[in-house]
Amino acid sequence: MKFLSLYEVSQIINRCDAIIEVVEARNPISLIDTRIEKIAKRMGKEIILVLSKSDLVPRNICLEWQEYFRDRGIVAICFSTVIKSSISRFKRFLVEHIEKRPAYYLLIGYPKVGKSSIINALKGYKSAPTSPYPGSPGYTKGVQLYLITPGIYIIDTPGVLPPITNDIEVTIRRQPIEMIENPVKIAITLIERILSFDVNTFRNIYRVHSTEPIEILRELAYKKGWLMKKYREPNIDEVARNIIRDYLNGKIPFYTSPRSILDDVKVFKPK
Ligand SMILES: Nc1nc2c(ncn2[C@@H]2O[C@H](COP(=O)(O)OP(=O)(O)OP(=O)(O)O)[C@@H](O)[C@H]2O)c(=O)[nH]1
Ligand SMILES: [Mg+2]
Repeated sequence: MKFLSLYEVSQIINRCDAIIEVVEARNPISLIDTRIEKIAKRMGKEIILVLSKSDLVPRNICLEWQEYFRDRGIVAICFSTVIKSSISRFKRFLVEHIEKRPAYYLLIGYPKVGKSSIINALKGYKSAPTSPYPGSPGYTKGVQLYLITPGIYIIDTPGVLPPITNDIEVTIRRQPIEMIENPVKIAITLIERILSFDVNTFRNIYRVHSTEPIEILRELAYKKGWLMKKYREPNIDEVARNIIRDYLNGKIPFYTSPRSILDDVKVFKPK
């Protein structure tokens, strides 16, 4: 699977006028790549944050995130490929934000945050290949320049190689889902997070009744009839991969808000 290395990031940042870092509006803090911030700072390039897939969160949540970042001196913009007004607003922003022509914006971000989809939405037709999961057919393999409107170019790039981290949001983007070595462990962490957001999520979307991560996996395996050939045991590995897929493709409702982040800070603050 082709990722963008940090070395390639610093090479390519040279060629642009501003960076568009794409992070999903569902979980922007986890998806901000601080390594890119450092490179950008060193090279004197501005970062514009796009809060992508904003249709997956309530409108007020995306606006709260926008405000959260603006309070910290970062330009942040809510964007969704299915919200027409957000597309035209972003296009206008790109035209007005840089005066020089031609202007080159560099799209950057972790795998599957919706970079190439932004290009297609701005152009109004499918021009850049896209795909739902890391490494699935259609993921971006090379650096490509796209003309958005006269004088405005966007450079699409492959997802930046995610670091090894405890953050589940980043971990599930490091490799194709079929190649995740311990899908059950990863899915359990993911399920716990989703349950703490809304304990009824799995009942609502899969009609399973347990609220224990491992039991959810087992129940779902029986429900789908995914049993191991030998002892008819539930194939929880396969269910775990399926849940990771459904999370990535937006089927499982989940989002963070600036308030939840500030609450976390409060919890961990020493007295
Ligand atoms: N709901 C929703 N899904 C979106 C949106 N934008 C992109 N997606 C979906 O997100 C998935 C990833 O989109 P891509 O554009 O391929 O993401 P990418 O960041 O270019 O991925 P890589 O090139 O592999 O790094 C696809 O299944 C898209 O259909 C959006 O605004 N809303
Ligand atoms: Mg892409």
